[in-house]
Amino acid sequence: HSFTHAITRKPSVSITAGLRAVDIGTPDLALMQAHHADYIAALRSTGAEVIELAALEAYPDSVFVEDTALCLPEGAVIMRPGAPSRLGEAAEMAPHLRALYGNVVQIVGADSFIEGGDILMTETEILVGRSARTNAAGIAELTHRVAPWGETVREVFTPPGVLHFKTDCSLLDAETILSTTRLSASGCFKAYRVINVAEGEEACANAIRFNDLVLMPAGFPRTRDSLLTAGYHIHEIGNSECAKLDGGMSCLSLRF
Ligand code: CIR
Repeated sequence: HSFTHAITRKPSVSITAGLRAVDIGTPDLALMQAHHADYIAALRSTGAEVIELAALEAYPDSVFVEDTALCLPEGAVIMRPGAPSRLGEAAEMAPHLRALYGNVVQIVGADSFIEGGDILMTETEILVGRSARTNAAGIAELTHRVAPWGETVREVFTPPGVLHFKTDCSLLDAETILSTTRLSASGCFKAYRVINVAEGEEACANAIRFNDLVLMPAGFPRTRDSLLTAGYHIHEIGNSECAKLDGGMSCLSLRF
């Protein structure tokens, strides 16, 4: 599967007010902008078109566009983020997806909550982890909306205390998943080849495969070396500032 497009959004000045599970310091906007520019350059280096949306000051977490939508081959699904401060970000993304896709559907149930960070799409199924942001009604509604496109949804486990399902895993190729041990131990990846991140390097499980590259956060040498040995083309991106807000490689783009 190759990607022709990605959508990103510039970090806003209000990023300093972004949500975080634990306060380990305020993100530095200038450094985040530099990391963000490196990220976009890496995506573009694969030949894809990257659409950069303007910053949204009203939404401190809006740089993390992945949570607003799910992009499938047949169409896009606009999410309903479970974080109240992020709910409005989905409506901000909708017109951009309508401009690119013929088919855009929306999660609308008042009780349905689901964020893109809880969704891992493989070539054969859509895995969704229930979390503090994604509930059973949200998963049920997604299942119903994508069924006409022949897509199946499987509900999986998000480790306790972990923000999103995909905080702890990534798809590296059609059959390979990079995962933390605390997640893969749940058995949810039985049908796949699993590469576990090195102990103590849990924070690099959120990576992305984009065309011929795997983008991973810088600073996790043991996992990087095992991925290099496995034959992946690794591109490291600084993630220190997004990490202060529990964000990583997948959060920063919608890819299709
Ligand atoms: C949040 O708590 O919503 C943001 N600070 C981080 C979102 C990260 N998004 C993702 O993992 N897809």
